[in-house]
Amino acid sequence: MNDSIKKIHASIISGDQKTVTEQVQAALTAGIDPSTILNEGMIAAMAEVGQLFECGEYYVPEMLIAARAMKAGLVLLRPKLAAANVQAVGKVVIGTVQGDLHDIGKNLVAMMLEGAGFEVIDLGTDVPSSKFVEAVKTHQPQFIGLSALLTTTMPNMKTTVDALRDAGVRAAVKVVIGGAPVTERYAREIGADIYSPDGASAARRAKEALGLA
Ligand code: B1M
Repeated sequence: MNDSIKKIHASIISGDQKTVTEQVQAALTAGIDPSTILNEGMIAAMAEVGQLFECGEYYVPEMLIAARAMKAGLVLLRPKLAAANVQAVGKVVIGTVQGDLHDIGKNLVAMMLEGAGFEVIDLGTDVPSSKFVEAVKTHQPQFIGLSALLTTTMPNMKTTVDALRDAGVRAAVKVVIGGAPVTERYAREIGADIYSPDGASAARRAKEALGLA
């Protein structure tokens, strides 16, 4: 890990939003690859924040402050990760399922999808299944993306798949699911079409499903 990545990593863990912004800008100016900044500096730091929470060293406020610092860095990375002026190859409605407020991963996936040329309609966090159904009817996307970070909210992915089926729109969309506790096996169990462990693979698999990759 080079020095600027180390500083970004440390500043996210300590929740120092101002330093993260400065360091991400400096790293971009120095020509460091945005995906290296993201993966080695920022995502790795959030994983460590999770471990600190798990072992009782961090509490919710520290997690929140680290998340804010990460979001500040993402503001600068966003234009680099999502190429501008790309003709939309398809449409995705995305959201974090009901009961779940985690949105950093979902936002990253949305950015990677935008970068791959998809139009993304982001419903935000804590999205009830009825809102996903309504969005499918309104926007007629090819894909619906569901994110969950909590084992307690994962069942709401199934609730959403079931609601799409009950509303008669299940066949019209492919359901893509992901999030730290989600697995390929769970995707199969609940009848989702695509499991994806990260934003890059979500974009690649969505393009593959359209026969574009
Ligand atoms: Co929370 N939290 N949190 N949290 N939080 C976790 C998830 C946890 C694992 C921490 C831990 O114990 N180690 C744990 C869940 C345990 C479990 O369910 N088994 C946990 C808990 C318990 C909680 C609370 C219940 C704590 C409490 O109140 N006692 C509470 C729940 C609130 C709620 O949602 N109702 C809570 C609250 C919060 C904050 C609000 C403080 C904050 C979120 C801020 C925000 O997002 N705006 C927060 C944070 C920051 C975390 C950790 C530390 C970091 C999450 C993150 O942003 N990671 C997290 C620990 C961890 O994950 N290691 C933790 C970085 C992000 C880039 O990764 O989100 O995994 P991730 O996204 C990845 C992939 O998962 C994937 O691609 C992304 C990019 O690579 N992906 C998809 C995600 N969605 C996808 C969708 C796709 C495809 C791929 O297709 C559509």
